[in-house]
Amino acid sequence: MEGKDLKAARTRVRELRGEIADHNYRYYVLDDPTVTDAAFDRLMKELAALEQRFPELATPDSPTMRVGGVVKEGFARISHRRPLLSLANAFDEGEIRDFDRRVREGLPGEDVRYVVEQKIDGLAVNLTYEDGTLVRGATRGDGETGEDITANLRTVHTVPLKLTQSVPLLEVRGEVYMPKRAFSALNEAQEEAGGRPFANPRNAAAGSLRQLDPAVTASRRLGLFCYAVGYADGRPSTQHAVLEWLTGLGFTVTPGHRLCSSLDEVIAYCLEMAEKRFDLPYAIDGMVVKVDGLDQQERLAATAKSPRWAVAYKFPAVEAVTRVEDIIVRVGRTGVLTPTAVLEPVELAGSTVSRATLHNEDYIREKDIRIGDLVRVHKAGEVIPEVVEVLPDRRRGSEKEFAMPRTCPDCGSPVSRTEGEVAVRCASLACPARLREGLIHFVSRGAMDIRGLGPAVLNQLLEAGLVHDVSDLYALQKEDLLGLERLADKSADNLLAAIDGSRRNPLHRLLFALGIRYVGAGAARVLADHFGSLDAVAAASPEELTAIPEIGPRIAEGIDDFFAGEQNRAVLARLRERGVNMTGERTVEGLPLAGRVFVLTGGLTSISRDEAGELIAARGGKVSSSVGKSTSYVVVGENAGSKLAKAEKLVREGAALRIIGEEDFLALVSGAGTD
Ligand code: 0OX
Repeated sequence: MEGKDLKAARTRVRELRGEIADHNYRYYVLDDPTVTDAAFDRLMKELAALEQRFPELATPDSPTMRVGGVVKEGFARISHRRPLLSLANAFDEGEIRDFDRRVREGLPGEDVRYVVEQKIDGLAVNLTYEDGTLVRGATRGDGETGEDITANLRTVHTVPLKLTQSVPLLEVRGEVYMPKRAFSALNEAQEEAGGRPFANPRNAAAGSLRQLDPAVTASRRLGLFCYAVGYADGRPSTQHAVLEWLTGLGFTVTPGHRLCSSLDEVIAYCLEMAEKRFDLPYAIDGMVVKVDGLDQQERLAATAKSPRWAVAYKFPAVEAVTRVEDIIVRVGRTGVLTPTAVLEPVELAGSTVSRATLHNEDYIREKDIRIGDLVRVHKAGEVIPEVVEVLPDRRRGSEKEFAMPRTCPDCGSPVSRTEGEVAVRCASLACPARLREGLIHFVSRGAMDIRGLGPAVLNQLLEAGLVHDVSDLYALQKEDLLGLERLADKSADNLLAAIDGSRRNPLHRLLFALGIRYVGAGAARVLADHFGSLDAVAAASPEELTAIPEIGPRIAEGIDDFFAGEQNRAVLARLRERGVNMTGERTVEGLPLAGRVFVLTGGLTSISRDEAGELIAARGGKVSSSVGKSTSYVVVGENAGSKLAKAEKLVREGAALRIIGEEDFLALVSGAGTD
């Protein structure tokens, strides 16, 4: 019996690792994720649970090993076996030609080819593998010695923990970076939490990697692109073959590298990428041109600082000068007031920019930004436009200094600034701007996930006075919705069904949705797993909270403040009264597919497997990877294989399972099908 379970678990573990690797590739390399963060987390959790149940299936290279370990005192220093050199820069075509001339002088009469790579704007690291296993990772430091950040690097999803082949000793160099979309999300969260945003993805990557607590690094989405071998026993003889070799070992190398046989080709590619770089999902600040032959590289050698065989072509800065027409203030869901510059529209990196974030009042004061000023704006990591500096020489005397309002621009309540924070907050929990943003967060995908309740409908509900806090969503009646603009009968039904469905959400979703300060999706999961019910979280003392490794004093304080608030307690009481689940497990009782176990086999044509899984889970069912006695339905897609054969055999033996096609499955989950 045990043997059979183990076999099924082994298959599922293999499947899960494959799926997780695919999703990572889609997220980091293609910038085209096909699953939500929550769905990804579910796969990781399922894998972790299986590995816990069957420890023999846990391997050092499993993605579950990428979790934060212990909190460290500081980083140990590490001497690099070979120094990590820096690159000389070329700022225009002429300087690339100068570089080529010097190379050819050093290699008279030889055939020279170049590899041109993207220059990733991240943090250089050095990884050491012994017998194919990652043993050490260090920052570049001063090139000779860096800091030991092994525990943190292990959490980076595209760092192979084990190579596909065992090489006795290998040192690999690469760049750790933060994808643009992860950078935007992180900065938004930082600002909402009253912290300082990162200036660009490179700083965000560096800040995330140099965390003393690897759990923090693990919570950030970082990737690694490799571009060089520092040391290897036996390696290919050209740079382009090195990149291929590294790819074969399981590394993700700098994308879009090109082998060029003429300098004109090199220059054309550099200029082409200067235009195309904005379309990439990560920031690059130039192109690196390298002599392809490694023996040629050795003969050219290095100056004291940088190799003679490589040069970094740096893109011209993406900056523009424009005027600040006004400074406006927006109130976010946690009540933070964020000042934004309204700009005279200007072309910047391929788009028209008319707003720039000013982050907070300290930022405005430090840069002395006034209304009417001419300012230099740039795109931080080519994502959010930001004011870099004021051009004070161009002042006309009519510029106006900006002062943060003393009252909330939306509700007029007094605003305050907590000591040690840069954020100014509206104190009123009843602030309409806070309420609106809070509702948007409450219904969002990662939170209660109420589909069909977008900002337009929420605005109408607020204006009609139908919703005063999140608990009112659960008291809405069909008549209320039919009174809203552009909401047809069918949409009203769907919306009410979606709201009703969210009542059964597991606790972690509710905990995140409530918008408790510093409680992000990750902390919410930890709290839900640890305490099991909202009441237990509310009753926990700060000491009990901080005894959990992932919960720090700030989160504990956020939780304490939240549950101390009378208004919040009243909202929670109403949520409970109105049937919202407040325990760890999602309640499936009463759902149409509760207790049903599905096995999907073969390719589905109209929806993805993930979507099918979500449909089943939303209706209380479960998905299993293997056909067995507990299976209720086997959904057969195209080219179904052994699972179908097994199901047919069980049916012949009298099992109660049903074999259905895609169409019947869709009818079943839409409620039209029968058991
Ligand atoms: C990058 C990058 C940096 C290393 C020492 C001489 C050549 N940031 O993407 N450095 C190098 O190579 C250097 N390649 C890169 N792609």
